[in-house]
Amino acid sequence: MIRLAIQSKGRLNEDSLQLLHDAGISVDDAKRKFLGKAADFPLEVLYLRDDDIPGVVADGASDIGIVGLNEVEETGAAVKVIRKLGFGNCRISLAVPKTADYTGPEWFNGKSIATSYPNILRRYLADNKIDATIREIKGSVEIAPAAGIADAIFDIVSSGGTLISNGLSEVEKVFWSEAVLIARPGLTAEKEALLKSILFRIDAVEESRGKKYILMNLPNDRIEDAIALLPAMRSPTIMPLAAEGWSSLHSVIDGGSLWQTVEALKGIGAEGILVLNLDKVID
Ligand code: PRT
Ligand code: ZN
Repeated sequence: MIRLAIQSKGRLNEDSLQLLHDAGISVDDAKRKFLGKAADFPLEVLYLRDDDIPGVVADGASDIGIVGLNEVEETGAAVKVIRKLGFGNCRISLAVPKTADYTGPEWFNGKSIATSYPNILRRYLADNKIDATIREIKGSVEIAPAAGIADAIFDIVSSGGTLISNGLSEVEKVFWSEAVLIARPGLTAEKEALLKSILFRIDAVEESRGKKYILMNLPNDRIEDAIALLPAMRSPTIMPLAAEGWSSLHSVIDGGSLWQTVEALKGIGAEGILVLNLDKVID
């Protein structure tokens, strides 16, 4: 049995549960529960506030966890970051009132900065030799300048909409974050093996993201041209059709280049092109 801590509610909860689901691990979305158990994998889920996850994993009360890298950095907990998970992307930035006469980081000398991330901010200020006062507040950091609590803020930004609607402008992007899978050092062999199995599944989900399965019919004399257009995982699958001189070709392509590839394939005489979503890619 391995124990995983995830956010009980909030921005990372849904994506964390979705990732487990895609990895074939079903846990109930028990918002009011503290501890749940997967039906089809030896895994327990501990539902926590995100701030508590790094510490609980470092202490060993949970073996692994899914949390924002910002929380790992802020708490300084002794955990290993095992995988970046590609969701919950954001940055922590310094922002000042848009009317401020901002000249560069030295502007912050002698100023006060409101934040929920005092440790990351303290490190940034020290690295840049800035002498500013840190005002730690837990929520609604973005209203601090208008409320006269601080001259500037250091807070999470994703779209930037919150800053704009509070009359602030983002002036220094300091720390980039996304959800990560963390583990405590020194797992038992049994737990290491379970973690390996979870990683294998997560990697397969990740690998399939944005990829498409494509199949088409082609005249046999254009197969070489088609292979050149299709960098498959190893090489495309080619099967003869009942119609003389024609084959069916199957491959996996990147979603990003889908339309260019389809145009090029039509250009060399491909017909009956089908594009399907991929569920998992297992190398
Ligand atoms: O209750 P609990 O303590 O578990 O949750 P929380 O309220 O502390 O955290 P939550 O759920 O808001 O965020 C969890 C994690 O999501 C954070 O630690 C980040 O790793 C990640 N994340 C990603 C974000 C955002 N994007 C985000 N936009 N966390 C917060 N925000 C907030 C930000 O604080 C600001 O108020 O959204 C606002 C800015 O958004 P934009 O899009 O207007 O720029
Ligand atoms: Zn929190």
